[in-house]
Amino acid sequence: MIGLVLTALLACSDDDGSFNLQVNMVSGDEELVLGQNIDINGVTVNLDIAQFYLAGVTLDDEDDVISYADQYHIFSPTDEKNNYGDVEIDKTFDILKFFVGVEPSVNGQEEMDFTSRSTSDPLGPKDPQMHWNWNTGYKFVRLDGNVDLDDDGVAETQFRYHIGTDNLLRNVEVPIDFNFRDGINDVVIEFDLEKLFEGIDLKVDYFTMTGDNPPPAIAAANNLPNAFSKG
Ligand SMILES: [Ca+2]
Repeated sequence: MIGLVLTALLACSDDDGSFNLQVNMVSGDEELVLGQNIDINGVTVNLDIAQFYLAGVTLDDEDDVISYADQYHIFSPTDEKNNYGDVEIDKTFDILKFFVGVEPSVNGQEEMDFTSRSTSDPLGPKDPQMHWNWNTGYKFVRLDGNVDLDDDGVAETQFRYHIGTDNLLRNVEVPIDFNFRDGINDVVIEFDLEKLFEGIDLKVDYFTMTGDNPPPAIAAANNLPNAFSKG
């Protein structure tokens, strides 16, 4: 399936439009800034790491599909914009599709495949780490910091959401209704932590590495499709 949509991309590579995707991480109306307190559904959290794998990007409309399926990027508040290359211009694409995570064929790679990757490869070794080991695979979403459990305004207790494993890859569709033109096109979407943690009590479930505490990791992964919207 991936091979088929790639062909569509190659067929329209002789135009002058370039496509950037920007993901703004927010919590409701607040922009997420690393190292600063942020309110997530009434709980104060202070994150120093907030990043995730986004791949399988596809622009879709009724009669055309452009896919950037081979591109993986790690998005974070310090690396919120990535370029995907050429795009068909003078055309409106209704829907942006992608997934959060790493597809099973890559997530299940052998140790040598992983360690031979360059550190500049989004799927290569990272600091902070975006993988557990070659057996467990990649951390699809990584949020690290502290949470304020006693409501004194100081986040004092270690907060960790490391979401991964094949079963927790989630597909996302964002209506963008974006008209691509000559030059650089910035498609801006939001990733809302209040929606990611909807229905999760962050004063109870504030620590999961997925395998050690699956329920909150599953709950957050299930919220991923609703956590993204047009910026
Ligand atoms: Ca506190």
